[in-house]
Amino acid sequence: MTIPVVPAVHRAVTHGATRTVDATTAVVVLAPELADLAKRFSVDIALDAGVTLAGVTDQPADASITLDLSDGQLAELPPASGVRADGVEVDERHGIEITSDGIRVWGPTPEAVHRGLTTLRQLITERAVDGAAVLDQLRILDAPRFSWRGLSLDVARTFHDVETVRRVIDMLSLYKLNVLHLHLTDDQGWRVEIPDWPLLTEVGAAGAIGDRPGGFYSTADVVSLVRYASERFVTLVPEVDMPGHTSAVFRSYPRLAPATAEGSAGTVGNLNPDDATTLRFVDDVVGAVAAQFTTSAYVHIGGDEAFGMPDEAHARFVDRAMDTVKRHGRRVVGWQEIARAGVGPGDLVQYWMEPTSIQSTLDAGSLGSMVDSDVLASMVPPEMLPLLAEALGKSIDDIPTALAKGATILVSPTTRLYLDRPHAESSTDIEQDESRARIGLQVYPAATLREFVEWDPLDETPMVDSDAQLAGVEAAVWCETVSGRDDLEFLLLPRLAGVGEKAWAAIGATSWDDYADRLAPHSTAWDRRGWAWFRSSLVAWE
Ligand code: TNX
Repeated sequence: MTIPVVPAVHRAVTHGATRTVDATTAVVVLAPELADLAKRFSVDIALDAGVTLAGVTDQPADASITLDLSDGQLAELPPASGVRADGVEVDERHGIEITSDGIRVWGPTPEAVHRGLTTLRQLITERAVDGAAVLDQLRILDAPRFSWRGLSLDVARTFHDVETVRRVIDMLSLYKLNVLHLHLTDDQGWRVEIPDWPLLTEVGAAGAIGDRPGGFYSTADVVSLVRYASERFVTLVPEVDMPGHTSAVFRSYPRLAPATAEGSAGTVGNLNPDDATTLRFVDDVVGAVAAQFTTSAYVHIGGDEAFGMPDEAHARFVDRAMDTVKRHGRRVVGWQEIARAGVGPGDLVQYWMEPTSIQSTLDAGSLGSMVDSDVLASMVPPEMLPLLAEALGKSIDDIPTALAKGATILVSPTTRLYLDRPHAESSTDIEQDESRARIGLQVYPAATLREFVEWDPLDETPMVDSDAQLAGVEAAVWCETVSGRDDLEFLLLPRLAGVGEKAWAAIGATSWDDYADRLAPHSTAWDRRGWAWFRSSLVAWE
């Protein structure tokens, strides 16, 4: 029997009878810490499934959904691998029991109970008809494979407003993802307030790609987003991309730009590791984001694609930025290029460039084998091509180097986890089929939903043979081709569900046919929520 839950649950036993959930069903909390998440569950069920429950109470009642803090029956479930973005060891193992007496959801922590309620939410949504759901009686025991289950969202190339980010957090929570990494800065825009450097938001936040509107998150916006996320057990991790991808900094403070480019519009170049003002800037920026993103144990320093920067200078910059992060009491995460600096145990290196695609590119002697050459020529100026080829060549050693230095790998390879790949298969919706090709970065070969699900983090990461070497799994959605909320959601759904599957479900748990069956009923909740999504022809949507 298919349990229509994504990600796949660890263990499920069905009992052959049914149990109804409807307006007479109360949610009983046996521990006061569970009251808030019980209320949110009730709101979510109404939104996803149109089922209004009888309310939340601390008085035991028959035929209710009873929530409890307990570790009963959970001991034999495997512990999660990897690291938590909030730096706190939280046990997410949980149980769900649906019997003729009622429903019980339990786990040792509120977060564990929340994960169990997320499963129950999906079960109820699949069966909901006219405000009631008839559920199969069953027992589920479940636990995550990895502790870090994330999405990196590019808010620099397109500024996504607070409401859009909230919707993304809702999607993450539905698929048991627990990290939203915000790529807050890039050449096209700076999106976070830094009190000592006001021009970053006065000048650097104006505009985005093309004629898209700019914008930034005020400190109050960040506070509200951090809170919204943490109520849904998602940690917001800030990224400040340095020393490359910093044109918005140079537009705001030409003083920080490389001498050759100072003052010129659209400056390219990198931050200077040997300049005292630049180091003060880095210190102020890291301090300000650490102060705002209170739930994150990490600050992401970027480190990628510092084109044209000598290796020693890049390594020196990264070393200094890492020291700064640690001085502010946070841990370091950075794109894989930081492996070339002094990373060590406790540092996270985010793997994004696969050796296979790099190697085939280098073998062909050009970038044309990985990407369509005309498309590439339209996106990368010809004088940049040798720099790009050189950067690709160096990246082959990054992951082995990071492992040799004792760092931990966060898995984000472009072919499996870059959600800004165009959709390859057709849509079952005629209108969508016409518009779909525009969205997603055309330099990547298009990919099917199936390709995003049929893989394993261990096979895709060089030199890694155990989950213990990995922090977890993080997808990325870059927004060069995303003009607004609908485009973003169209790339996120249904792919994001597959990210949850890879990050949460046990190794080997996914077969495509089973996955497609489990996923099909989920479109009901997406439609009810008004989330835009890609109607892949590979799934028999309900
Ligand atoms: C590479 S991934 C980048 C981004 C682009 C992305 C497009 C990474 C660390 N850098 O700047 O937006 O490719 O997919």
